[in-house]
Amino acid sequence: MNPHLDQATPQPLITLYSEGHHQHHGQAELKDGQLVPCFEKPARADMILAQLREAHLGAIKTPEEVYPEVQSHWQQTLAKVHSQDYIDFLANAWREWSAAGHQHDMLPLAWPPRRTTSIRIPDSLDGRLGYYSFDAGAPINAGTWPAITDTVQVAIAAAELLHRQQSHVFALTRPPGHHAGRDYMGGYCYFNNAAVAAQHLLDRGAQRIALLDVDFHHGNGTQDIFYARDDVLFQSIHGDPRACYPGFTGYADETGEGPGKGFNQNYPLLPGSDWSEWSQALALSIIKINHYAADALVLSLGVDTFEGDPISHFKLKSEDYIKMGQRIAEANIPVVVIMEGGYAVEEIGLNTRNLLIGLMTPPQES
Ligand code: SP5
Ligand code: ZN
Repeated sequence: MNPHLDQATPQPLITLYSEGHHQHHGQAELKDGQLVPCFEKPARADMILAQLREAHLGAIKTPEEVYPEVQSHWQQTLAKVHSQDYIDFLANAWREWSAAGHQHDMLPLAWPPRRTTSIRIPDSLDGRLGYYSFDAGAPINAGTWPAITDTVQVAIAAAELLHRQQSHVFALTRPPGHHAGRDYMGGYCYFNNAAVAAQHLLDRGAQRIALLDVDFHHGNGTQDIFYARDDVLFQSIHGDPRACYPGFTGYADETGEGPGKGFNQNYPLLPGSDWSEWSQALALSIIKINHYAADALVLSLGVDTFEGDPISHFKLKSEDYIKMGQRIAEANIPVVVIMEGGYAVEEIGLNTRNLLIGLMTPPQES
């Protein structure tokens, strides 16, 4: 029996947040062949924070406030998800770039093609920048390293709070993470915050973690990280890769490999899908999650499924996020929410707030 379902009163929510994200602000990205201002910008997190405060959704805390040891432990957890050479590359990238006299954002220039006889890690900075990227959508500036290391601590502290019996925690992470793989960045993502949160929960003794990704885009990085593992069940609902970014993965027949066979499910939906289609995929994923009997759920939350999103193609309405939260709450598992995408900046706060309200107040069981 789920004690939450008996109560009309909302369960408490704690939000983890750190100011460091402001230091990461890319200048430009490619859209339809043109350089345009980055859609992924500091105002996104500011708008969400403002809505949480207005709605009095619960305490907002820094990682150090709830988990002082995070400052000495985060690098260990990070190194279980990302390769050390990739972490070192990101740690030093801007210093090397600026030492070469550059002031503009770093953007990759060359990627290894398929079927190359051998792929080596180049010595040159431009070479490494391409080697560790899968697109030109993750610019690096002076504040990127402080921002991504701050936000990974937000994710770890949120997972720690969940481990300490908090039933709902919101990690207001920025930049997002679900496109980042073990040794690559792209799609506005550098470190995979959701994967790191899942890893922390496993390190704290969880046996099985469900990771549900509801961002409009396929969580290719998260899928990649856990593809051969059975301790993280990955579920992703996203725009059909035949039409939508990133497009190389996200098909329904990608179900895991080796020990991970059967522990990866993709639910690609056609552009234009609305709540009626979207909620059917959610219902299927929740059946999988229930069957898996996960100890905790990591929710990769992108609200770029919103009808007004400038780069995405689903048709969810602001009210639909309340229903989304309620349906997820019915799975009756502790949930740590990790923020991913959402680029309709005016509505990003309301949509996120609605999801969290739904999560805390599931409908009465009848
Ligand atoms: C975390 C996240 O949401 N990352 C998304 C990265 C998307 N980057 C490229 C999107 C390209 C969209 N192109 C739209 C073309 C419309 N005709
Ligand atoms: Zn997205």
